[in-house]
Order: sequence, then C-alpha cells, then structure tokens
Amino acid sequence: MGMLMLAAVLEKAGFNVHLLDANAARNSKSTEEIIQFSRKLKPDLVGMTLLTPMVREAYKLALGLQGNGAKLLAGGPHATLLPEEPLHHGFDAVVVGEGEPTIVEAAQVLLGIIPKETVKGLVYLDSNGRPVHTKSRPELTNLDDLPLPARHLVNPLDYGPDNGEIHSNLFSSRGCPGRCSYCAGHLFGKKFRFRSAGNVLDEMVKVHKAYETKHFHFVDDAITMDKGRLKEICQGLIEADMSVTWSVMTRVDQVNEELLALMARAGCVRIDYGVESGHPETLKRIHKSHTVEMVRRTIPLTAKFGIRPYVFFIFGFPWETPDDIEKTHKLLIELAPYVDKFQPAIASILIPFPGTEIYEKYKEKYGFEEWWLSEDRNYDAPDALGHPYYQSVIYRNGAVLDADFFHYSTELREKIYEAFKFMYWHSLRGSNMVARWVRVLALDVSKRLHYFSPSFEHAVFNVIPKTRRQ
Ligand code: B12
Ligand code: SF4
Repeated sequence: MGMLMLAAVLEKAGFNVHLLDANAARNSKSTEEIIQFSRKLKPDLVGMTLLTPMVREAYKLALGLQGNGAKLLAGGPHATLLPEEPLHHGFDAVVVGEGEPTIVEAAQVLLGIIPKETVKGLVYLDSNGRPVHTKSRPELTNLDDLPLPARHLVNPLDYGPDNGEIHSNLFSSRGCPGRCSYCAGHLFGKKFRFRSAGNVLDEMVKVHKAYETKHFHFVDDAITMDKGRLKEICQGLIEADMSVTWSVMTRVDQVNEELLALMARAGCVRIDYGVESGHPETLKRIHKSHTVEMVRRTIPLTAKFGIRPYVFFIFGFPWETPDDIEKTHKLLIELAPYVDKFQPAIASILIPFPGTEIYEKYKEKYGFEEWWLSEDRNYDAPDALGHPYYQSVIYRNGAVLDADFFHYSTELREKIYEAFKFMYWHSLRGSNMVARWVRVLALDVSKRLHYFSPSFEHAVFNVIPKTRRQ
C-alpha cells in the first residue's frame, strides 16, 4: 500500500516508476533475484520500505545493489524510527514519516536536480560522514488530496488467480492517539487525520469496478475514532449496494451496539480486535484503554451482529507470571464460542520493537539492544522447518521463543505452549474429532521427542510435508 501510494505521487510528477513487490504471495523474490532484476532494469533510483524484523535482509540487499549505479532511498516504519541507521548500511538518504509529501523532492535530490539542505523530512550524511537531519515535515492534513494508489503497477496474478480480495487493502485515516507500550506505530503520529467518507467511497467503487474486488480491508489503526465519519461510510455503502464485504481493525473500547449494527448492515464481516491479554494488571501496564470485562461484552456483541471477531493476543510481557498467562488462556477459552479462528499474528510473543516503551525500559536489563542487527534474534527465519514439528505448527511460536528476548522460565514457556495449543485445537474446529485429537496429540509427541533428541524428532516428523503443517 505504501509503495503504491508513493508510486502514484511519483508518476503524477512525471517519473517512470517500476514496482517490485518482493513479498507478493505468488511471486516472491529472493535477495539475489532482486539484485539480478535491478541489473537488468538499471534504475536511477531504488526505494525500499524498511520494517524492523526484515531490516537485516534489506541491508544485505542494499549492499548487493550498490555498484549498480542506482541511488538508494529508504523509508517506512523502521527508517522513521532510526533514520541514521540505513545510511550506514548502503542507503544514500532516508525519508522520515509519511512519504507522499517528500518523495518527489527526495528523488530530485538523489538525481542531483535540487540541493538537499532545503528538503524537509530528509536524513543524509554530509561530506564528513556526519548525519544531517533537515527540518521536519508537517503531517499531511488533507488526505483527500492524495492520488489513488498506483494499483495498475502490480500484476493481480502475483497475489492469486481469481482472487476476490485483490487490491482489498485501503486506508481511510492515519494516526492513533493510543499509547500502547509495545506499539511501533509512530510513523503516522498521534493525531487522527482522515479522508472524507465520499472520497473513500469513490475509491471503493472504482476498485470494485476495475478489479472486481469483493472484499476490502481497511488498514487504518483507529478507523472508529470518528464514529460520525464511519457511519457516513456505512450509509454510503448501503446506498451504493455494491455487494462487497469489508473488514477493519479497531480497539475493544471503540465500538458500541448502534455502530456494530450499522457496520453489519453495510457489509462489515470481520473486526480485528487487539485484546492482548486476559490479565487485568497487564492491560493497565501496557496502557490499553479497555478492561477484561469490556472484552467479555464486546466480542459476543460483535458476533451477535454476524460480524466475525478476530482477537489478537500478546504473550510474555516481562512481568507476567505463569498464572498471568493462564488468565489469558482462560479468556481465550471463554471467547472461543464467538471466534471462528484465533488469529495469532505472525508472532504473538512480545517483540520489543525500537521506539516503544517496552524496548526502552527493558533493553539493558535483558541485553537486546539493536537486536534487529544480530543473527541471534532472527525470529523471522523464513524456514519454519528448521524448528521441531510442534513449533512450526503453532504459528512460529518457537522462532520467537528462541529469540528469547525476555528470558522466559521453562514454566512460563509451558503455559504459552498450552495457550497456543488451545488456539490450534480451536482452529481445527469442523474437522473430524479423531483427526483433531491425533493432530493435537502429535504436537505433544513432537515436543517430548524434541526434548530428548532434536535429531530423532526431526527424523520422525520430517515425513509430514510442510504444507500440512501450517
Ligand atoms: C497491513 C499491515 C500489515 C500486513 C501487510 C504488511 C506489509 N508489508 O505491507 C501484514 C498483516 C502482513 C503485516 C505483517 C507485519 N507487520 Co504490519 N502492519 C500493517 C499496518 C496495519 C498497515 C500498513 C499499511 O499499509 N499502511 C498504509 C501505508 C500507506 O503506509 P506505509 O506502508 O507505512 O507507507 C508509508 C510510509 O511508511 C512511507 N514509506 C513506506 N515505504 C517507503 C519507502 C520509501 C523509499 C519512502 C521514501 C517512504 C516510504 O511512505 C508511505 C506513504 O506515506 C501497519 C500499521 C499502519 N497503520 O501503518 C502495521 C505495521 C507496519 N506492521 C508492523 C509489524 C511489526 C509487522 C510484522 C513485523 C509483525 C510481526 N510481529 O511479525 C509483520 C511483518 C510482515 C512483513 N513481511 O511485512 C509494524 C512495523 C513496526 C516496525 N518497526 O517495523 C506496524 C507499523 C504496526 C505497529 N503499529 O507496530 N502488517
Ligand atoms: S491502539 Fe493500536 S495503533 Fe493505537 S497505539 Fe495501541 S496498538 Fe498502536
């Protein structure tokens, strides 16, 4: 989405843009393939989005691209949090924060068309190798002025044949006033800014017509912050009668019965809630604005209107005891009848992202400063097969636990495992009861074997193909 937005702005300014989504589900590219591609294309400028867990890979790529003659520009969440770092890993400049207002000038700077000093929101090294931060760029205020993402630059087939969800991602607002202690969402700031309902509806109609998109997903952090505007979007969708469905992410304390009823009428079929914990003290300590009681009310209420609630949890805050984890596990069991699938994010174990309160408070105590630069904490290892069967099945739990950010005790790990096992058990709902038991039992067998002999576990479970594992 970010890349498509920037491409649209650059095209409007007359640049010839080529977009390579190296993460595209059906056409992903290795670092070596991207370098080969760049050698053929010979671009003047290469832009890259930096996310913390993949930044080491991005730095390897930058080094590989150096020498091809292209200037390298970085942006995105990690580059915004630590704008000097990419400059020491092969990048020529970094754009801080929202890219749209800066990208054209940044490109002109790197192509030698304009001087860099006067461009706001840019970080680069001076001739003595010292980092220079230009004046900061104010956040965009009128989001309706932005061009629509350059969706024509991607091949829909890279994301799946016959996919009703092609180009489903939309953003309708930016910023979140929340202050959750683990959240790395600083890029769009605390101030809630939004597109008008009409502007959002126009985009949905256009995308639906052009690509036959049948489901939209709003990537906004806080779409329910202005309920009046969301109600306008809902009314517009009801009137347009487009027969599309849509989903949002929001906070447990941000919805009510009236809003949920209207959202359901307008085609909302799923809401992702950041529930995070069933331990009341943890919710307070991470500055969530909801309580466990609110979760108990909101999740069934959402399901009552036919909207599927997806609930996200984070396990392993540094103060959590095995009993606290058990409280979260119990809440999972309580919510299960209303949730058709638990949705552990790629990793549902706490990761201390830079710039967060959690990172700052605990980096010294646990010695994980700048973990994203070291191989030891490579929790995002793409090959889940390197892990025992039980870990690879329960959503990469093992990989993050191996990174061992907070030095969890064996007892605590055991409780986390039990909670994940429950989520896995629940995800098998609908399948034959015997098959369900066998699959869950296999987790325990793998875990025990791995404890006694990792290589024996590997030999036994390696016969199960990867596709059946996830
Ligand atoms: C949708 C989403 C996902 C999707 C798709 C991710 C993707 N790669 O696009 C999924 C579910 C797969 C996902 C997964 C993850 N996500 Co996510 N995700 C989001 C979310 C909600 C929206 C992203 C989006 O489309 N934003 C809208 C577009 C317009 O903004 P944008 O992409 O940031 O781009 C703008 C700027 O960053 C900048 N920019 C971006 N790239 C570039 C490049 C250049 C050259 C320039 C100049 C500027 C620039 O300009 C753009 C326009 O203003 C954000 C939160 C948020 N509200 O942004 C989190 C967020 C990006 N995710 C985050 C994280 C941590 C993850 C995971 C690592 C989770 C995990 N624990 O493993 C994985 C990583 C997966 C991956 N390989 O990318 C963090 C990133 C923090 C960080 N320090 O890196 C965020 C900020 C959430 C948060 N609040 O903590 N995620
Ligand atoms: S509500 Fe969501 S986006 Fe906002 S600060 Fe908390 S975790 Fe981040």
